[in-house]
Amino acid sequence: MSIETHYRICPLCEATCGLEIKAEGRDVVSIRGDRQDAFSQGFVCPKGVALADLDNDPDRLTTPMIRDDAGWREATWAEAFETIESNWKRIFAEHGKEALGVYLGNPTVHNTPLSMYGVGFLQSMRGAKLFSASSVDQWPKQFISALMFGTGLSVPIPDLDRTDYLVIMGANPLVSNGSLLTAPNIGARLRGIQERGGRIVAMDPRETKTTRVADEHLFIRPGADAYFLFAVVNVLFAEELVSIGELEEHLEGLEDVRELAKLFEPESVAEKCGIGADTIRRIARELAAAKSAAVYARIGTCTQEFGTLASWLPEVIHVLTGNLDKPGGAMFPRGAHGPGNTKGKPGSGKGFRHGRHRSRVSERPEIFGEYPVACLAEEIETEGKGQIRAMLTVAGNPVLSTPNGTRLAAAFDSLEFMVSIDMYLNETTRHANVILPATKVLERCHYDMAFAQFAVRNVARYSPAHFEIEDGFVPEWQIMLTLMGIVNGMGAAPELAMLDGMMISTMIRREGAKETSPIHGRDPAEILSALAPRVGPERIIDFMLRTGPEGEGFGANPEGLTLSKLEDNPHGIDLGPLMPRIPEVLRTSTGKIELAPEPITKDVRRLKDRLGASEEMVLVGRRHLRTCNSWMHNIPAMVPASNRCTLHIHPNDAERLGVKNDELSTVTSRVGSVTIGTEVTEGIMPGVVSIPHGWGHDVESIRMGVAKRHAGVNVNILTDEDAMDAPTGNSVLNGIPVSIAPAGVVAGAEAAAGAVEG
Ligand SMILES: Nc1nc2c(c(=O)[nH]1)N[C@H]1C(S)=C(S)[C@@H](COP(=O)(O)OP(=O)(O)OC[C@H]3O[C@@H](n4cnc5c(=O)[nH]c(N)nc54)[C@H](O)[C@@H]3O)O[C@H]1N2
Ligand SMILES: Nc1nc2c(c(=O)[nH]1)N[C@H]1C(S)=C(S)[C@@H](COP(=O)(O)OP(=O)(O)OC[C@H]3O[C@@H](n4cnc5c(=O)[nH]c(N)nc54)[C@H](O)[C@@H]3O)O[C@H]1N2
Ligand code: SF4
Ligand SMILES: [Mo]
Repeated sequence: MSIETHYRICPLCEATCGLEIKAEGRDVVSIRGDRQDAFSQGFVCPKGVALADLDNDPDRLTTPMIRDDAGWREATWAEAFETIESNWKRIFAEHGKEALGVYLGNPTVHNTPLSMYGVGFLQSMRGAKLFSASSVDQWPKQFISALMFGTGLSVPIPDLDRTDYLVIMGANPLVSNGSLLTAPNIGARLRGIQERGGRIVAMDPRETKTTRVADEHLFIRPGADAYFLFAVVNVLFAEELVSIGELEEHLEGLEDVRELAKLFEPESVAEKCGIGADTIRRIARELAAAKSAAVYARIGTCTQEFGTLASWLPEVIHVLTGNLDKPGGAMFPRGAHGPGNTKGKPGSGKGFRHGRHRSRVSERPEIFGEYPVACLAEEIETEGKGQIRAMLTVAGNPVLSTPNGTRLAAAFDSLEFMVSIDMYLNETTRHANVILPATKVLERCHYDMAFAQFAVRNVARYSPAHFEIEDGFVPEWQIMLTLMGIVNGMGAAPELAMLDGMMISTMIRREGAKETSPIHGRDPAEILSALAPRVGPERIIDFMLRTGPEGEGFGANPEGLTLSKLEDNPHGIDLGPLMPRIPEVLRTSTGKIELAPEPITKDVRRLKDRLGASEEMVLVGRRHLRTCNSWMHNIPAMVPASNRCTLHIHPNDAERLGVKNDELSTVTSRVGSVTIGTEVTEGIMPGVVSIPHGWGHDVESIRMGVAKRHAGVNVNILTDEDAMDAPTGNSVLNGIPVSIAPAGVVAGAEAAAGAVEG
């Protein structure tokens, strides 16, 4: 058989690298970076190279699984869907659709067909309670973006390739490869800043790969970022360094910010941050003086006590220093597939509404139609009308990735019925009654709907499915359509082509209703036939591209983008550097940048009140290059000796607490306790310890042989479901108060480490 070359976007992380995959039939013989890729130009990391290992993992589920009294057994698709239908029918008849909870995990966003049809399913499932990994991740960023700029996807992106000064806070992009910052080969891009004579300041309670390449590393106390940033704003006003430029006419709320910043003089926050007032002043001056500057703040600043404020203040600084929407500052990408901030009337919108309904038990306001996942366990446990009695998890592992995993696991066990869509029988899916297996990466098509909006260049790239789906296997988009049919009373084997047709027809109708759309006023039937013979995900992608800002517009702009055009350009099409988009990008109801929205600023009081509080020891997280949250530990190449779940602790703390390198320590928080191997290191601040998340595979009934042998402990046994960023309900996963004690001498502590109790 001859060797064929396939080009594909790696879906494993937000860097979206182009891969060159050589295969003999279905056998992948090599994977490397695609040097001709329009965006990543050959960059690849060890995870991308292991993509085929993931598709070929012998522990992957290859049929639906049903759990009954005798345990797990393989089932046919028909039986699996019938089981779901009969249980959902009974539960919905008795309790309504509100008895269903849905959790969408992070890989949903990296899986184009699944996410597109997942949205369709949810739209047909009104009443169900939605949760996702967003509320243990980027909610604060999306919340402030929605309030300030009008949509939750209007997140300003540091213009890395042109900036002269970059502050990186709570992110380790040399390991994570960037998040809400799609920038393949970020190392080279950071070096580029320095080669241009620019400067990088990294702020992290730990020493990391990123802090080591930065020109300056400031150790900052976990959770103190908002204090630091407010003090920077204070200095910008006090020293008259504010220079807004052309944005002034598009701005509301400047005076409110000036008043609030008076509360945070550098001297008053220095101790809290662990950073001297002089340094804070200097950074403020450097930010103001730089030709261009950007503050990049990510997971460490989102999943903490003041996630919203620490996500908002970088944007305030961008505005005050004239760096918002400027080359080299923080800019808005323009996704070719037509995201919300390219639709409707440019420069005006409905604004952002949240809190339209509240969760039943803690009365947390809804955001983007979801409740915080930290509320999920109580919604299952608490009896009464509206109680969650059935769950659907889609590409998620919340038992390992959300706070107080012990409580959530017990809550899942109390459900009447649970369905999971996943390729593994793992810590979460083991609680399900039915598992529907996921589609392999190389058997599905891909267009990055999400990350094209967070990219440092405007690009459009499409990957077809390289291999045909195996006989009898149901791809995830058809799983979602089937579930949609089931909830709409169409039985366990609904007519999929009809449901798919309904989805695209709805999209055409909605798009055509927009006055600014290129298909406004056109006959929907004509549009539908122009999309033929495509069906399924490819038809939707083609439709979105053609009606997007670069699109061919079904004849309106014949030179414009279509899916066919991308198919003819397997390395993608570069659409150029980011361009200024204000005021066009704004969708706030005022048509202005809302610099000081009340849902954000009302949290300033809490910030001020907590200034004096101090914890003796706090826990933060960390990531390793060869991980992908909880689910890549079953691939042998991803668990080398360097990738271990251990406790990092500073020598001073280790000595004081009597814990020793390579021995076991017990770490205890309000909600749980774990025993874990210890690594004493100077690379962490005194008073701070670190444990990576995504581990804790020491569970008898999971089917992940390799991961089990490298079990580690679940750090989310320690994180507290009650600890939230107040405005959003995003979980606090960094800065958890803990106590630490020696747990006895064990040679090769890592091997023996395991969770002891919840
Ligand atoms: N303490 C602590 N906790 C954290 C974090 C932290 O920094 N510290 N980080 C948080 C962050 S940023 C995130 S995004 C969340 C992630 O939270 P989750 O998304 O809940 O967890 P993952 O570990 O990504 O689990 C993904 C699941 O999807 C499955 N999967 C992978 N690909 C596919 C696919 O194509 N289809 C289907 N159907 N299934 C698939 C995997 O087998 C796995 O079970 O974790 C959060 N938890
Ligand atoms: N290799 C790998 N890559 C990944 C993932 C993975 O699991 N492994 N997960 C992906 C996902 S879902 C996401 S969301 C991204 C996340 O990508 P990043 O945001 O880059 O996440 P981390 O690498 O965890 O880096 C967070 C840093 O914040 C620091 N930190 C903790 N608390 C604080 C604080 O209060 N203040 C400050 N200033 N710093 C703090 C931590 O020490 C850590 O170094 O990574 C993605 N990429
Ligand atoms: S950096 Fe991310 S996108 Fe690139 S190869 Fe690695 S996992 Fe894939
Ligand atoms: Mo994430």
